[in-house]
Amino acid sequence: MTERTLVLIKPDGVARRFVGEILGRVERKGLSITALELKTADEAIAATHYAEHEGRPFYPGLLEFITSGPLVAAVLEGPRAIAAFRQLAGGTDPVEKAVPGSIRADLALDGQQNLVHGSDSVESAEREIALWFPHLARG
Ligand code: RTP
Ligand code: MG
Repeated sequence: MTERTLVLIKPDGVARRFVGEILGRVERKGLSITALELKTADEAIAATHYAEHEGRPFYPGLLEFITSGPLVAAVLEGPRAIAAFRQLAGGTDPVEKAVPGSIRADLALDGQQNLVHGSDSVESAEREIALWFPHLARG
């Protein structure tokens, strides 16, 4: 069944000029890019995007990081797109969790500046797509 997922190439990924590298991996995997935009997140969109982490010790630093410069927001589509992109990304910690061959394991070291975000469920994906691309919201 085809699925949609919301992906961010975080500000570290844009600053390190990995947009092409990361989108290349997405395309080689076979996922379709159905929306793509370079933008700088303001506090409001960042806080809503990461609302589930409010109250955690890393939350203020996470908002500061995500709003620190331009990022790329994208909607990807394909069979099992949510899990497929999470597999491409690798686990949250690029050293302890991400497996070699994944974006985070291959290209990142830091547990916060880990290059990409991908929705973790159908519900998150629909919420995040509505947030970043309101014209693509469903239901
Ligand atoms: P994401 O939401 O960005 O796709 O990453 P994720 O699902 O792999 O990880 P999640 O637990 O949702 O955490 C969101 C982002 O917060 C930063 N983080 N820092 N202990 C820490 O310092 C810490 N833990 C998480 C990372 O940027 C992580 O991707
Ligand atoms: Mg997450």
